[in-house]
Amino acid sequence: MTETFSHVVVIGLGTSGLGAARLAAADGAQVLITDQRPSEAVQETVEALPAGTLTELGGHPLIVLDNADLIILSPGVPSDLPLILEARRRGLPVLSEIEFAWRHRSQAPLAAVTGSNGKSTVTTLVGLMMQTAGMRTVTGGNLGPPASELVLEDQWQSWVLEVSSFQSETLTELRPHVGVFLNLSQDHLERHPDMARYAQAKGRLFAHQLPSDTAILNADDELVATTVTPARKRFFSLVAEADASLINDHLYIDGELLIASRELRLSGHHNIANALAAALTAQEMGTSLEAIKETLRTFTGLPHRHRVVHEANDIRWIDDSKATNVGATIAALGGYASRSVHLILGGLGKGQDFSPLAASVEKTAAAVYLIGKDASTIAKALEGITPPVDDCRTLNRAIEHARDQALPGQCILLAPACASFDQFLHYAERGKAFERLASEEASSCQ
Ligand code: UMA
Ligand code: ADP
Repeated sequence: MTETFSHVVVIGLGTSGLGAARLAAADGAQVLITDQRPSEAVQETVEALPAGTLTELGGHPLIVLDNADLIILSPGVPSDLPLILEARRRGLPVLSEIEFAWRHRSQAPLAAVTGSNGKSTVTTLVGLMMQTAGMRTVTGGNLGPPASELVLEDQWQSWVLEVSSFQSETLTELRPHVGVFLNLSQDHLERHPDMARYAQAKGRLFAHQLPSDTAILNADDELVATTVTPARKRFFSLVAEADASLINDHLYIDGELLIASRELRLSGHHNIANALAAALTAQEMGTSLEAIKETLRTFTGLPHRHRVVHEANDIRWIDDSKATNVGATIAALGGYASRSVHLILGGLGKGQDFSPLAASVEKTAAAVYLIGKDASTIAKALEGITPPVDDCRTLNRAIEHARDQALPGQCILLAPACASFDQFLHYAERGKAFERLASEEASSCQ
């Protein structure tokens, strides 16, 4: 990093706060980390901090700013926190953790992936494609590990970062050599005041690019396709000819055949868009088409993203617990036949409008089973649809009811369109519970 800071304040003691504290300490700075949680709640993380780190726990008093010359934000910290407003008033630089990390390796080729859905899948795919081509590439950011921890590793030459809207919202200079914008649908309206501000937060990833950089954009999503950036634009599309496109069930890049869509190990039509976006990105990062093709033929996807976890009595159980917003659930329902899906929906709605779900549910669902805190909001949005809507409250009960109703040839799909925190630690725990209960329930009725 060109600029050096001697007194760094990190806000938020989660995984990115810990990474930022380690990196700032490695730079030789005196680090103070502050968290709203009391010390007993963050004891384990405090113990992992570098020796000499100061802590201010149980709140964010303004006094922590007194000696500070840099403030680093964890992504989960809202940017209108009084401490941050005061820091800005005092003219202190405020950087998100990801930008702080990037400043240390800003010359290393960076591909950065954003969008409402598919970020982790595409980030992983691009990383694998580059590694398959023999490049020393690491992946991280929102899917973990945090970018600061990657910088500390140092044994790599290029990186692929997943960037959430929380991370891009405050970017002031981060410049991906290749920026990827997959799609835009409602999400995180608990944090961003409206869709326009959410889109704006995502768009900041492209604002500091140069004409020599590249923006990979989804031509089928109007808001995404018109992203403002000085970078050269390359497009992918499922429905029209573009730099990367799907034509007669085959994936092409610059008119050259990559593979047939049936050769992809990923399931779901949306994953073809992800494959096209990843192929364009990897190509821009210098990967050979051979490595791209090989990776597309072998990658089976990440856990909890539309994966068959059990099959018995000709009924498939599909874990798409990571479908935490309406857009992902609509994508999940994309390829199914009429009345073939027993759909489990619900959890924490994050302020979303659920009404766009109704058409896809009407088309494909045999029945809907609601769980979690925002079940009644979803029930209201689905009023008038033909498939029955059963408020089951818990995942256990939803699975029991779905198992009783499902017929051979149908599937039971967990694609909840909601976050999980009301009933589970996180989406992965919800997915694991689904998988465990699926195999128990399915075997109990054999
Ligand atoms: N905190 C405060 N003050 C506040 C708010 C929070 O002190 O006003 C503290 C909390 O008490 C907690 C800490 O901040 O101790 C948590 O920080 P954080 O929420 O930024 O979480 P991290 O553990 O640092 O994880 C973050 C991302 N989390 C969020 O964006 C909410 C992780 O993404 C990411 O993997 C990690 O950085 C590494 O980059 C998770 C996520 O859910 C998976 N992301 C959202 C998503 O994908 O939809 C955006
Ligand atoms: P993210 O990191 O953006 O959350 P993931 O790859 O983890 O993305 O996938 C999250 C959810 O979105 C999963 O339910 C997955 O099936 C779905 N999904 C993946 N790619 C897309 C896409 N291109 N469009 C819509 N939904 C998608």
